[in-house]
Amino acid sequence: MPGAPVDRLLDRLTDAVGAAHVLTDDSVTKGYRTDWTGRWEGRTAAVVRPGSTEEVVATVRACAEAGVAIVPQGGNTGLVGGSIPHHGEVVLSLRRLDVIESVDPVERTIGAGAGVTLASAQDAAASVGLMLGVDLAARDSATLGGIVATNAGGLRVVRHGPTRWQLSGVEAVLADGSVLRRWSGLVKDNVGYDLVGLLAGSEGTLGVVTRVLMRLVSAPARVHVALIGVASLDAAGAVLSGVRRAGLTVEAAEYFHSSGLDLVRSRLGLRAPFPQEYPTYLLLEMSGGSAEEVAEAFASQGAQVGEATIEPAPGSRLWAYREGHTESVNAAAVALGSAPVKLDVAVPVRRHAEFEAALRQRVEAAFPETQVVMFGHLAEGNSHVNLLGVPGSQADGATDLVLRLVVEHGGSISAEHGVGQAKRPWLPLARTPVDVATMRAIKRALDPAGLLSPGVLLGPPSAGP
Ligand code: 2HG
Ligand code: ZN
Repeated sequence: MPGAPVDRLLDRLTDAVGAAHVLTDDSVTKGYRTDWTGRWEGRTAAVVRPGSTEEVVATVRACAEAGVAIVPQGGNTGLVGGSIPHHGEVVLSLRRLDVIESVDPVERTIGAGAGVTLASAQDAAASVGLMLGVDLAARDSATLGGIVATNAGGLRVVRHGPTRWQLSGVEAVLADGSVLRRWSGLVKDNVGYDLVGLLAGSEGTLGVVTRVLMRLVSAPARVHVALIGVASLDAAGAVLSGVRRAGLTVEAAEYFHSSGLDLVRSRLGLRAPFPQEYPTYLLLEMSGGSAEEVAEAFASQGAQVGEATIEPAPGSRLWAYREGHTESVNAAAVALGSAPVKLDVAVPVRRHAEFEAALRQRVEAAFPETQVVMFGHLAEGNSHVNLLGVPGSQADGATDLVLRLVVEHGGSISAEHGVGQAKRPWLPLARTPVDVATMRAIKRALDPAGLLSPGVLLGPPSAGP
């Protein structure tokens, strides 16, 4: 954008939110323009930090009048480039909307600004003896608005489903500056289209989420965390089934392999969990049983369980092996010279092991220098595929190989991280032309000028089907 119009826009934005909250200095905006892995860096005329819904409205209107697109951003912990200003969009940071408005133990809801971190919301829920049904490793930075806009998955999906299932109401500023609000908090509220569900997972393309009303769930009792060494992903699946058959409630079911464990141990300086190394590790969080009952459930699995260690919740020592993966994988990849290629995918549970084996084989054949680290959420067949040592020029080729393999296995090219910028070219692999056309019609109806996150999910109208 040439000088005078930028200056006019910056003046309007300053009127909207105050000079202190319009950031233009490149060194200050860098943290908002760059994604967590360092794979994407965008450019922007300004990062705007509104402090209220009204200020979001004023910001959206100013950008709409100037014809400048917007990328809404929460904690910037996403992994698909969905909140990065790839094409010079204004970054609309929602972090200052950080007020927890209500924690209601009767209606079992929490109402909060989009910028409240997941960890703060979890603390607030715990203060009334309840719990949020959503949890993920980035909880200290990820915001409620961000997890809603991306329909984040995480560690509790096995028990409570994705974020969309936990969303009871929402407030969002639409592209024309109007404010859409559904806030009844009623489970039974069956009047018209599910606009709340539609905004969840819309990745900033249909509206700017400013406030959210989330359900609260009962905190489980008698919770134990176990780390189990097993011979394979299939064996991990068998142990998970056995635990369910034994009547324990599974609160989390995570897995990783020895390749990932090695990276985590050297990065975080952790001891080996067992004297013997196993190809695969299963981390289970279970409720409703004593440590003895958990041990019995494992014993009844016979040879499937190599070794197991059981701790009462929170079991942080055991969780560290799993939660250290993202950071450790990233550091290892950067040491090899480039950010990892990160692909979050899901396949039917019964084909999970076969999928991972095929993936290793094909990546090894096509990209022999590449190290494959996979880990993820066992109960949903959700693999986080991390490819290390892929030169930037080959990243698209490697992505294409993995995503086609996913589709061959009847899977989804995005399990929980969304499409963002990263997977947009592969959308036709995952959705039919009618499906994409329907999504485009919704986008056109709500944002005809393409003001909101134009590079995300569908891309501009000219970008394919
Ligand atoms: C997790 O499950 C996150 O820890 C991040 O979804 C996955 O780093 C990744 O690939
Ligand atoms: Zn995950």
